[in-house]
Amino acid sequence: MTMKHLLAATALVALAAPVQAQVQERTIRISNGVAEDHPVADGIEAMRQCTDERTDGAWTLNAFWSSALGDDLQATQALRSGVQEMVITSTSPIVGIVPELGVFDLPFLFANAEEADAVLDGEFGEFISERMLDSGLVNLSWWENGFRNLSNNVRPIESLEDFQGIRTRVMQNNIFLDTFQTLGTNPTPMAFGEVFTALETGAIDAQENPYVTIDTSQFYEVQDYVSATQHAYTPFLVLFSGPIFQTYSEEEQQILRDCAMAGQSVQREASRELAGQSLERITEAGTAFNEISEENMAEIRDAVLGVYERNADTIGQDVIDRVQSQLAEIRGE
Ligand code: TK8
Repeated sequence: MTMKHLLAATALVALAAPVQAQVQERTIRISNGVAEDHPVADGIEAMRQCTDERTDGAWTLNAFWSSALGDDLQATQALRSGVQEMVITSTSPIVGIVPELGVFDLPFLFANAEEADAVLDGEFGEFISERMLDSGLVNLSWWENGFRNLSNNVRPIESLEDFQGIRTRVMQNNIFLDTFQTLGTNPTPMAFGEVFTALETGAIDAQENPYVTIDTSQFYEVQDYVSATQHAYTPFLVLFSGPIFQTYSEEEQQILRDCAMAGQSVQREASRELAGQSLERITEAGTAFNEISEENMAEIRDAVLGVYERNADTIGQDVIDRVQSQLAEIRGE
C-alpha cells in the first residue's frame, strides 16, 4: 500500500470513528406486566428488528414478562431513578406520578379504536408525552392495551343492577375506584401481578381487562362470565428512563423513538387481530360471554357520568376539555 493510500485509509477510519461513537453497545431491559404471548411481544420484536438494523446489532433488547421486574408502578419508578431502561405500562397505575394520565380512565371516553388512535397520535398525545418529561419519563410511543371488559364469577352483566355487590379488582387508580363504586360493585385496587391468584382463591370475584389480556394471562381459567362492557380504553405507554435517555447520543435517542414507532403499528394490528381469537379461546374454555343491549348500555353510561366532574380537579379540567374538543373535531360535532 502506497503512503497516499495509507493516508486516505487513515482519514476514512478517522471519519468513521465519530459515527461509531454515536452508537454504543447497549443492553435495554424492558419490563412488562402482561404475559409473553400478549401482542406487546409483537411490538417489542418489531422494535428489536428495527434497532438491530439501525445499530448494526450493537443493541440488545431484553424483555421481562408477567411483572418479573416488578409491577407497573415499581418499574416506572425504577426508570425515574435511572436503574432500568424501559417499561411498557398502562397509563392508569401511574396517575400518581402524572395526574393528567387519568383522563384515559374516564369511563366511555373513546367510542372506538380509531378515535383512540387519532387522539393519541395527534396533538393531545404529544401534549401528554411532554407532560411526562418533568417526571423523568420519556414516552417513546403509544401502544394498545385496549377496550376493557368485566369478567366475574357471580353473574352475567346484562344491566346496571347486575354489577351490585360484585367484589371487583381495579387498577390502583381513584378514577376506576370511583367508576366501579358508582356502578355498585365492591372494588379493590390491586397490582396486575396479583390478580390471577386473588381470583383463584376467591379473594375477589371479578376483574376487568381487554379480551387479549383475559386470554394471555389465563384469567378465563378462574372466571365464569365475561361481559362486553367496553367501559374504558387503556393505552400502553412505551416509557424510557429520562436519566438514562440523557446519556444516549442524539442519534441513539432518535433510533429509540423511530423503532418504538415501528413497533406501534405492528403491536396495534396484532392486538386487534388477536381480540377475536382471544374471545373464541375464552368461550371455548367454558367461560360464558354476553353482550349488553344498547338500552342497558345507555343506562350504564348515564350512571357513571358523574365520574368526570368528581375527578376533574385531579386530572385538570383543562385536560378534559382539551381531549373532548379533539374528540368533537374527530366526530365532526
Ligand atoms: C399490565 C397492566 C394491565 C392493566 C391492568 O402491566 O393492570 O389491569 O390493564 O395491562 O398494565
